[in-house]
Amino acid sequence: MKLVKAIDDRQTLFVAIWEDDRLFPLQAHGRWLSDLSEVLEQNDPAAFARLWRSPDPISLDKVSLLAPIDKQEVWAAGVTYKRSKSARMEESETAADCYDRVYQSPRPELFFKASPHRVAGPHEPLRIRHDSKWNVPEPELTLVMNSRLELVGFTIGNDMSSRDIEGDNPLYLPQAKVYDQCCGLGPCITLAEAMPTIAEIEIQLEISRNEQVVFADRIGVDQMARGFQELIGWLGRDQSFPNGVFMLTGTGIVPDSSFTLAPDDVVSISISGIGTLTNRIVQFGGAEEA
Ligand code: DO4
Ligand code: MG
Repeated sequence: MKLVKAIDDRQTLFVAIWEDDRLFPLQAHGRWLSDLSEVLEQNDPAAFARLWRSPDPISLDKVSLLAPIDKQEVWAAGVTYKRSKSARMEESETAADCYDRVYQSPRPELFFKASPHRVAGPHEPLRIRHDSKWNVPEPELTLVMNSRLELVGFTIGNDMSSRDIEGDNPLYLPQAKVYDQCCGLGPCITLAEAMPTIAEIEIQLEISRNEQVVFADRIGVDQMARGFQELIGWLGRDQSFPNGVFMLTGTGIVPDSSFTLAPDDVVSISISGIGTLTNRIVQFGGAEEA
């Protein structure tokens, strides 16, 4: 089952089950649900959604899909694929070995990525910082946990990254990763029971410029060096998430060093079992030196 958050032309926000080109709003006690957490916090989210599914569908083309997030924090894991390790060792002259060590260490790299207001949903713009000249999208399978840290679903995440800022000094990581419109999420949450097996999940990235594809690549999630429960276990050490939490699981696709994103590029990330998240890139004020 796929769940979305949407808004109609009267600005009414609602949570719905997504089937083909139709949305079935969830309606409890005469009102539309507006928080995904109301579903994700249930012991059996799919059964709850089936119970409260309205019989009257709304056509997908009559509404806009929003990022499938309420008040959750967004965290990310890093250097979980070999390609991420090698790309980061290339970009960082002074601290290359810290990426090699974290790839092999029991403790993963985990970092805070975004609060909800920094997240862009489907077809909303994602940003390149104005003080950066080397930027990439990072297409990442994203875990959706409720407040009990149960893995209840999956979505697509785009961990936008400023490679020049991070490469200059790893202590600049929060600036390379966290800023307004730094994180894409969507288009839906696929509940865990409906996801394909890990061996069947593929991530694809396509970047278009002036309607021409300028970069495309794909990777299987079975190339990830860490397990989902392993990452959730580390995230939950001495931390609570009363509103639930999203965790991007790292990128296995990094364009080679000559590539940088440009304003107006269109980034599409597809993941098996979820769908496609598409965003246009913006930058305000033009690139300038730090
Ligand atoms: O170490 C920096 C960030 C790594 C990351 O975001 C990734 O591997 O996806
Ligand atoms: Mg990443």
